[in-house]
Amino acid sequence: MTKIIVATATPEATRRWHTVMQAALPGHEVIAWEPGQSSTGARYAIVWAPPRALFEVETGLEAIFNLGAGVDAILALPDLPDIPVYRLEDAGMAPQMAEYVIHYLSGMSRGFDSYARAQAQSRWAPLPAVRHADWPVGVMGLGKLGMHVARAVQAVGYPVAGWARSAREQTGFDTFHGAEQLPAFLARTRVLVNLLPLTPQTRGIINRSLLEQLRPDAVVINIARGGHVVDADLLAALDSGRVQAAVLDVFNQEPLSPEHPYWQHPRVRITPHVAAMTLEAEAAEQISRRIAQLEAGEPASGRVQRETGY
Ligand code: NDP
Ligand code: OXD
Repeated sequence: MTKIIVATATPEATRRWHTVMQAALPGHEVIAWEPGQSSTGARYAIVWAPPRALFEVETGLEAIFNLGAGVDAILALPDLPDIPVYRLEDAGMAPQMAEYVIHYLSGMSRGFDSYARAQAQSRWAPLPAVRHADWPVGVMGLGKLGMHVARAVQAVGYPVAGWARSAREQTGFDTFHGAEQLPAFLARTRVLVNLLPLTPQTRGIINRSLLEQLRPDAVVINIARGGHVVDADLLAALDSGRVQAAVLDVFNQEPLSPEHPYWQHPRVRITPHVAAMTLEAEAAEQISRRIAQLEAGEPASGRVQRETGY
């Protein structure tokens, strides 16, 4: 019976995931991490923001499963052992991302905020018809989440393009890749959706230079990581009107401090890192399937490339 340890940021979350994973892995012994415990001999760890002590104690681990899609935090752990790390791939997050983007995109392009204000004043105030062509969307990152978002936005009728590290073919929309094609991608983009992983190459990518290359009345929707944004540059672009609005789900520091200027900025919409949440059943199914594959000596998908950081 293989031993599997679950360790997250809080004892409550660890207990919850322990219950979920034990139900999904009936043939294995799933153990909840407790501070101060000695080695359990676990072969696999299922983690989200685990305590450092986990890797000091559990020295027999053969693979780590991250309970999220982004791996920037786990890869930054100083004591992370040199063993395979697997991340969630979609696992029900892609439709949530698409819903989030379409909600804010259509809200802005169709003026739904304005109708809410008009209703509060019992005012009948139709706005001019919207041409989707005036709202070209650009998705940075065409992975599991970005590709789904791009296709969903295209299905609603907005012109879409995507930007990734490597070239894409037959996507049904314009794609750009690499640093040399970033300017052309930005020049046709009014609504920038960020779904890049946070790596040394992408940290701070949403900065003054990038914002200046977007089309006028730009909108920034950041649903990837706060570290992608240079906050001072985004605030300056919002203050000047160069960027007409920012929809921010993720921040350089989370929770966002109550004093942060984003909270009260009239051009900013904030959500608390909920654009796509990990779904228990889907995550448990994906992780248990991968454990079964590894136990059978087969490869499992979702393995993170340490050299690229995603
Ligand atoms: P993937 O790893 O599947 O996709 C990453 C994409 O980014 C790929 O298309 C990749 O290009 C591209 N990319 C990576 N580095 C570069 C670079 N230097 N230049 C250009 N393109 C680059 O990730 P997911 O789609 O699964 O997730 C994306 C991110 O979303 C996660 O890393 C996480 O930070 C965030 N996230 C946020 C959540 C939230 O609630 N706010 C929830 C879940 C995830 P290529 O295809 O060529 O390799
Ligand atoms: C994730 C996240 O990466 O929740 O899955 O941000």
